[in-house]
Amino acid sequence: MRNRYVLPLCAVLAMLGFGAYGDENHGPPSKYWAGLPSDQHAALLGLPALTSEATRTIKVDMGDSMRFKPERIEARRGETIRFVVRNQGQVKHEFVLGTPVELKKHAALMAKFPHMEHDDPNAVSVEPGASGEFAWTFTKTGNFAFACLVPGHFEAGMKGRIIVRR
Ligand SMILES: [Cu+2]
Repeated sequence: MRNRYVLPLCAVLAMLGFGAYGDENHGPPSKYWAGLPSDQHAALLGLPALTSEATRTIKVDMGDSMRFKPERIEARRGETIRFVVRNQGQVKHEFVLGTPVELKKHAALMAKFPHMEHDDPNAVSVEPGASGEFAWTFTKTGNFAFACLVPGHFEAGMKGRIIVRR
């Protein structure tokens, strides 16, 4: 499900100044995030983790209705969550964690380069009928988001909220 060789394309395009990102520093491993150095972006949301470190598993369903189930997830600061993401649709979907602003920007970039795929530690692309997973430690409180960045899906409403509390 994870397509390791295509991903750097996202970074390369951004570094070349394509899309919405201009000449911002967007190199690996910050290919997903725009506008801030990668460490600062990661710090906005947390840190990648091993699934074996997770203290809770959240199942997320995706479908061609362009909705996630659930659409709202709550976490506690410091919690490591394993996301098991199932695609019940007929087309590919993605689950990408981020901030609302960055997800929106990235969706716009995807509209220009529809064949980019994501293999960042905060994202998983899932083929129809399959499932994927990753773990994430939420180190900051705040309102975050998740979205599907397959072209058109974010715009169709395929997004949700993550609220991280103390
Ligand atoms: Cu989708």
